[in-house]
Amino acid sequence: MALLFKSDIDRPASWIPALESALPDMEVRSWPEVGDPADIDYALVWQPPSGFLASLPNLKAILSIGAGIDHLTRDPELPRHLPLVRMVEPGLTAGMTEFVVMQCLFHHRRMLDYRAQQSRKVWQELAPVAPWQRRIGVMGLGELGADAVERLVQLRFDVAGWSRNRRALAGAACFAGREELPAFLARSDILVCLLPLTEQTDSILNAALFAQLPKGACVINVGRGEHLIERDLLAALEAGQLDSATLDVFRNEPLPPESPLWSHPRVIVTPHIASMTIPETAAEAMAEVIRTLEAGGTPPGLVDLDRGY
Ligand code: NDP
Ligand code: OXD
Repeated sequence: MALLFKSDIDRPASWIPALESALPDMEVRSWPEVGDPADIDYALVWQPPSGFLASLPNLKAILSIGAGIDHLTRDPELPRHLPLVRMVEPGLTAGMTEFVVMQCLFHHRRMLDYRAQQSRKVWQELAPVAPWQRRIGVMGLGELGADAVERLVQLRFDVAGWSRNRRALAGAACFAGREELPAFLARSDILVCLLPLTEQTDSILNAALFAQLPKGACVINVGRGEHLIERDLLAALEAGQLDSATLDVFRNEPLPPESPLWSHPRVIVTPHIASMTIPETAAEAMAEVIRTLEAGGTPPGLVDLDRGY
């Protein structure tokens, strides 16, 4: 059996030894050394060009290096009959929770205001808010959202989550479906987006949604750039409806130099690094996925393409 690794941003020097160690019976090939395309059983990929996966005639399954699969579903030639498995691995989950908690704490403790004071050499205490007085809302309660909620609850924030189907998460209020979205938004001083990109969630962070948040709310988008209408965010910041934002993902990546987001005093910009797949833990997870598929089972992270995630 052979597995092909293809990514323009993930380093084969870290990945190939990790995959070889986790899959001792598998031949691991690194693009562009594909050899005979007919040999490839599994493809582990990030943003492959359109038609690339369709050019592997004996592929058994597609494995995504990232948790999101929109980089695959935009390929009109995606072999949709094959199992598609998104990345579920402890390193990626831990990294996302770390980033979400860091950004929630950053905004909760008004670090943008203190940075602004520092630039003016102002020594001034700002009124503190206890964590249980700060309401955090997490959109998306999957692998990543649920873990972030757990840590935020441990930090004693007043946490709620929103998902398609109702979840039960210890210490957090759980809202479900479009009909409960207004109530969820009305109690989100800090809103975290950890949704997958689907037809239903595209452009969900828009003016109408911002208007339903408490005045002066903060938005943290770590889902996908397409979730956010950037001009609506800028207008809401200008109007004071939003206080601040952290944006890790953008419609156009890299964020173009002319984007006003780069220099906005109330916006933190990071280059899609909220979390990154860790080769060692991911290789173990993918080995387990392959073993499960070979045994005819259902692996964690198996995508339902009709649902879109
Ligand atoms: P999961 O598939 O495990 O979870 C998705 C969650 O979103 C589920 O709770 C699901 O609800 C909910 N959801 C989906 N559609 C809707 C909808 N229409 N309305 C309400 N809730 C909805 O995904 P992960 O947690 O693993 O990853 C989430 C996303 O995070 C990825 O798709 C990717 O876009 C992003 N990401 C970003 C990274 C970065 O570095 N910025 C890194 C990794 C991921 P339900 O529980 O009912 O199914
Ligand atoms: C992603 C990832 O889906 O990096 O963005 O996993």
